[in-house]
Amino acid sequence: MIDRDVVMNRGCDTVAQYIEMFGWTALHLAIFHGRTGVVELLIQHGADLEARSGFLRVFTQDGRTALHLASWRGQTGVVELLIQHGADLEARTKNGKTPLDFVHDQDSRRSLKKLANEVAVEISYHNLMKQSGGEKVDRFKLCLCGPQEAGKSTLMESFETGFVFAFIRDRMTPDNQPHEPTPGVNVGTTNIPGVGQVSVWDFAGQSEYAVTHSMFMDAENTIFIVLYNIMVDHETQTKEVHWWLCFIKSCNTKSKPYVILAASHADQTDTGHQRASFILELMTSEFKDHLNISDEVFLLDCRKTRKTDMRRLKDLLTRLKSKLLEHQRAIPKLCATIIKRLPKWAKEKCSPKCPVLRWAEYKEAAKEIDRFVDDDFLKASSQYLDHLGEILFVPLQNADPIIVLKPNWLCTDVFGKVMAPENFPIHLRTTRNIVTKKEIQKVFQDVADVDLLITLLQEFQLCHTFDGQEFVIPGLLTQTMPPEKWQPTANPAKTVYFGRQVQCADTTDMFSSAFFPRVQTRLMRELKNRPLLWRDGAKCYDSNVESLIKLSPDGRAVNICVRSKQGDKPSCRQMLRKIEVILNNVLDEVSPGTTTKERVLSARALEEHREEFFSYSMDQINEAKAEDGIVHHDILGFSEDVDDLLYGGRDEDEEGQGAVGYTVQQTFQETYVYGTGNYVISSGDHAHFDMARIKQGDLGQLQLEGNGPSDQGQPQLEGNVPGDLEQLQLEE
Ligand SMILES: Nc1nc2c(ncn2[C@@H]2O[C@H](COP(=O)(O)OP(=O)(O)OP(=O)(O)O)[C@@H](O)[C@H]2O)c(=O)[nH]1
Ligand SMILES: [Mg+2]
Repeated sequence: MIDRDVVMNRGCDTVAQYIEMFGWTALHLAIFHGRTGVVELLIQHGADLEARSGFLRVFTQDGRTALHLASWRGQTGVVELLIQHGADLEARTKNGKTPLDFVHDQDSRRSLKKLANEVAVEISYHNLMKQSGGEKVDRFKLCLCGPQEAGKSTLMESFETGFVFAFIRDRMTPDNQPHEPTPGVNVGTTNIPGVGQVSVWDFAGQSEYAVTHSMFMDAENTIFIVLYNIMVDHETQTKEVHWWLCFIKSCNTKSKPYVILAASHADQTDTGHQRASFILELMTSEFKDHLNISDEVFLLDCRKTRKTDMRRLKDLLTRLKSKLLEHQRAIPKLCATIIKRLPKWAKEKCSPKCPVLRWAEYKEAAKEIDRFVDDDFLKASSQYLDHLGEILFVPLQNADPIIVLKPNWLCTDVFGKVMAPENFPIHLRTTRNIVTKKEIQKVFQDVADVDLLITLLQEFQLCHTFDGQEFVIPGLLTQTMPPEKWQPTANPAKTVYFGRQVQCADTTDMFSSAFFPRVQTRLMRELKNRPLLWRDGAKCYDSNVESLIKLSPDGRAVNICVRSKQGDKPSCRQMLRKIEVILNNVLDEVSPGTTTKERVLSARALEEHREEFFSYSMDQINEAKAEDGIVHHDILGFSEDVDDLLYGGRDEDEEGQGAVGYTVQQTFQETYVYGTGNYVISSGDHAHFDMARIKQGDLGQLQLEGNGPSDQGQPQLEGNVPGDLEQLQLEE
């Protein structure tokens, strides 16, 4: 099938060289024509996943990897395959585009990112195991969640109490113990008699602290107990339990985490069991696809260790633990040894109020374990320990990483203090909700290195500063956005409006508490001008554009509206895109388990400054696009031009610029203008593209044949007379 002369005439020894000479590897070629079987074989035979394209410059002028090409072609299967084999999701073209920039469907973007993360952790894990061997650690994580004053900390104390002390405790402890709210998260390793070693995470129920919870709620080897007070009225109870289950779901992307629902204050009710079963049934039916909720009903007096339900709960924990440990993998040896040394290091190498090590100190400590440990190996091991929740590995942009040896300290003593309403009361946050460095110093006066704390607060995106002296902590904002901050412009006739909505897709979805404050931190960091911020909104400015980012009153949708008094549509589009990217990145970081739907805002309703936001579904938009381009809103009672909604209207001379596509295939058709050398692409088995006007050379017929074992799926070149070859053709 190969005309050797064609290959040789080009000075190549092999077909592969021939194809590569033109800048596309065989892999690019197979992907372009959707030959998944061939792609698989090429990968198996060691094809270079990161090779850049070059030849077909009108197509790929910016040097794309196989993953860029597959994403652009919308070949989800191939994209997944490449990612599973470790293709780099962060690879950038010369124009700075990553493969995900070619995927406009948010759900696909997020699931691909998730897959890439999982693959990265896997690869790192296997490399570490190869380098250092493994060790079994019999530990699991127990997260105690639920509304404030439910009895979580009390339950934990009862869990820890051994049989003899339990007898005394159950009799001696006074009935009315004062409530001491947990600030942040109380983390510790403890022994639960009958269950064993557990790493316990006792989360504060007070809503102020929830902003930082999502960083620590992923379900690697975790059992969640959601505790609620049976004496609270039914409606509140249901709402609170539902909220916590949504929260757990929003923070987790792994297969369904184990959850136990338990009610407290058994001592104060005779009919509680019935109500507890009802709530369990209700929640199980709603969350059955997302969480593994135990079907046992628990009604506890959290203060008493020796009651039947407490014993049953411990039995269940023991059973779930052995299920978890069945699948638990060995920990890389260096990591396992570091875990054992952490308490000692915190005691001996850190100041008492600040269990943090700078990289050099940490490396020095690690050398006590392995004299020859190198930076890369130690970093990978530390990242893995961070993934397990044992330490916090904080990479800094222009400096070496910082290691927090006790996540508990950061959660409780730092985040807890920052978020505690009494530490930064509103009257202290003088103007524009700003906290001064002096005020921060005062709150943390017992910690010597306040600058280090501030670095950590910034790294965890809890605050931002424009001058190093004044800090905005979005999680502390209290004021909602006053309506007068978004009013019609002085020139309504010329003003162009459009926008998007990102909405929680399902009743089991919510944006985790960290989501909006972190979006606000990112807006401060990433936009040119300082935005105005409120608890439920932000207003941003850039050149001719203003944008409003507003949470819906129920917190289940974010609306992004852009407008320009000068009618500057391209800048509006750019701004919208920028904000969408921020929103999506933050969702991936702090709410990876939340499924969302994108909707398009009614431009006319925005223009009329209606109190509420009105929107269209993507299906409505796509249907209208396929027909006459007009979409009707049932509630608003009017119709709108889809182009107005998507782009603020298209101008003749703007054709092709900044168009927004919603599926990869549409992007392919809409976004690219192929310069002067346009060619025809027809889909289907015998797809070909006419290269008559491409100047780079006369490639001839290039044919990809079957992928049977005999030809190993190697691309084959069909012989042709060099010089008059204009068709590149692929066949199965
Ligand atoms: N009668 C009775 N009191 C309980 C029970 N469980 C907890 N309490 C009391 O309820 C109050 C709150 O208990 P905590 O354990 O501090 O509650 P928490 O869920 O940790 O609260 P946060 O840390 O604020 O989220 C304390 O005064 C406890 O003594 C129970 O089952 N019965
Ligand atoms: Mg507590």
